Amino acid sequence: MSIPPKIAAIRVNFDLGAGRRGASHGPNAIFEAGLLPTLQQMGYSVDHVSDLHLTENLPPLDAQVDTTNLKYFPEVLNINTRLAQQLSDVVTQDYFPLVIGGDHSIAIGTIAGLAGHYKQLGVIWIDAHSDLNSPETSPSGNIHGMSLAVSLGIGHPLLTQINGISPKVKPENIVLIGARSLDEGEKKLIRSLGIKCYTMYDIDRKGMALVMQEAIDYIKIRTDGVHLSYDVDSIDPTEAPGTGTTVKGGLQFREAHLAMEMLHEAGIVTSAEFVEVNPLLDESNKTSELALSLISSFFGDQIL
Ligand code: HAR
Ligand code: MN
Ligand code: MN
Ligand code: MN
Repeated sequence: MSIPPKIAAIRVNFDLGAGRRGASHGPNAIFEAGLLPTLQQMGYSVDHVSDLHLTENLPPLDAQVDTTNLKYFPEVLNINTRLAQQLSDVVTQDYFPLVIGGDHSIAIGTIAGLAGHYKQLGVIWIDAHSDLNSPETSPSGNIHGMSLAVSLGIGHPLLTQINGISPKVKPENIVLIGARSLDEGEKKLIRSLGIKCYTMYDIDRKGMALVMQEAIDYIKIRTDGVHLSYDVDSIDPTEAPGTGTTVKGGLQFREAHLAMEMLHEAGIVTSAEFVEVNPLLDESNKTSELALSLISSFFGDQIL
């Protein structure tokens, strides 16, 4: 399962799943940093590039649909329904899907589109957060804090039923890496479902190399495809200031790159998304350039 040289880059210009505006400009910033020439120089062809924007004049939702504590629900539902279809199409056409966000609510659509293609889909979720809230547990109502829960079948039925498959991923096929800001409801869920979770404490104790090796060994024996969902807020705010919900005590520059290098070497990842770059909060493109650098390492760029 090594990465085929044919990549489909899907830009999801969407930020209404987050509490602050700006992540919708993430794809532009990462492309401006040089995504396409970088991948092409590495020998990949990127002949499929598509853009997803919010549809204007969304059809109104049925009046009885309860959207309590689900901000911008119709918009999130619409973009993810269309993203799921695109994902499924490019997988059918044998592309390696590279999704560029956008806020993390778009993982709902990405994973929904993948779910039809893998019986045992694995998900490596690198994030300061776990995004395992439901409308009942979310402190914010921001759907980017609920996307992994939705993929587990927990949340609003219109979201969990995108693509007609629920759950899209099983708890034992998920690995969380980099967690350091978990809400009470999320902690309960991680414990009760037994989700493998490497917090920053574990990374400090074991070191990133061992954590990644364990994560890779764990996920590769039980899955037939692995999706990498990379939230840039996993990285320490000193390196990645341009994101909406920074949390101190994150991954260092090299730890973040080592994770990508080891995933490339393992050759197990079959799709990837990079999310939550917010150029409106960035400091002279530091975070978008970091995202590009991580993407390059993920696709096999080596120091020597
Ligand atoms: N857990 C908080 C909430 O649900 C904040 C999580 C949102 N931040 C993210 N997701 N970027 O990873 O509102
Ligand atoms: Mn195409
Ligand atoms: Mn996230
Ligand atoms: Mn996050």
